[in-house]
Amino acid sequence: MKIGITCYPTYGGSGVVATELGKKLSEYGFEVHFIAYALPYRLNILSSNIFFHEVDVVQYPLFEYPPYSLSLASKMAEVIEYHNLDLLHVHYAIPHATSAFLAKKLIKNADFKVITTLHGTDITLLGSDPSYLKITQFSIEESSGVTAVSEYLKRETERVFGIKKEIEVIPNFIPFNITTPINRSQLRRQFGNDDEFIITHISNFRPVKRIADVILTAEKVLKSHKIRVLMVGDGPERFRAEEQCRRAKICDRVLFLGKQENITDILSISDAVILPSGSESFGLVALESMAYGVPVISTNAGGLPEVNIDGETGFTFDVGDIDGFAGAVIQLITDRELAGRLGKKAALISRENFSADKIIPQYINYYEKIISGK
Ligand code: GMT
Repeated sequence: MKIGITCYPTYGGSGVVATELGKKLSEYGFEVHFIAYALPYRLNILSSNIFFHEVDVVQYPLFEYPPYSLSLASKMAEVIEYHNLDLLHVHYAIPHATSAFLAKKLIKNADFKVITTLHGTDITLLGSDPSYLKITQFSIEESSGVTAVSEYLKRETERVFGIKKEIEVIPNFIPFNITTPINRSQLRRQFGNDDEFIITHISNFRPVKRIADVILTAEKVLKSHKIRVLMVGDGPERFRAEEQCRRAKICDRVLFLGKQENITDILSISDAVILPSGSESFGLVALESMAYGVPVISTNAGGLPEVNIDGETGFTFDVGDIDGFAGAVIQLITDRELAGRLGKKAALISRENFSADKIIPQYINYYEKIISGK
């Protein structure tokens, strides 16, 4: 089978999932063609059946906003035709599902199959905005197949768009091999003494991630316990959060590391991960942490409880429940046996339910189902 994949190539869970999926599909022997405006940052392997096609967005003085969706549609049509693709799998509906619809019209092959995977904010934030609602609804309906990364996202899509089309839930998978750095102890000591608990937050620092709640939690815990907080990522809320730390005089305890490529090393030295998101379709970071046996303290928003199981792999609380988050951190610090038990279960559940070996065949079966039209 020859498969085209379109995704956002820079940072972001949807791009990571799409790229790792493509890499795995190539290992299964499929020919994979990535179509995007830049090389997906995780596409770092050489393989005779992985190809990258860059979308060239032409600038012109008339264009205040260059029409990327059109350039993408043209490139998709070109790759579908000249490489005889069997299927185009787009990740994140906006604008990829719309460009794919246009590409299908351009090649004049009504039978060509397009699969759209919904990732979250394409539905919950952007898709439901009046400026995108109708076109997103239309493009989802016009896709030959639609998948969502959680049961929650499937329900939300049906609710927001009134979509009747069958949506297949295929959850995200652990997007890396689990390895422990050889210098783990040394690495850990750079960030905290042996008796210091390391709590990590990883996100794109957008308002939906509620990073102010991480700082409020740290402030509360620091009143009685010595902890280090690693803030990994960057985005619009970073400056305000740094200000918050300066005001609370906890800058020496909360380190803003910025964007990092090596997430696995960071997870391997973390004692807990905190995700106070106001909305989250899945929470790939929660799964990544669990894979490393790190208990997760998160909200119960959206699809998070489908990944982080309260009392088994970590704890979940209502959005904004700072007392709950801080209490959970203290519980993990003071009851190391509990922390160990949660970590072990987190690792087990992540591997049993979300390993690539379990999830990739679900995509392959779905491709076959859509292509055969059954
Ligand atoms: O808007 C974002 O948070 C980024 C977006 C993305 O494209 O990576 O994240 C969404 O997709 C991830 C991968 O499926 C999910 O793990 C995230 O939960 C989801 N983000 C939200 O729902 C806020």
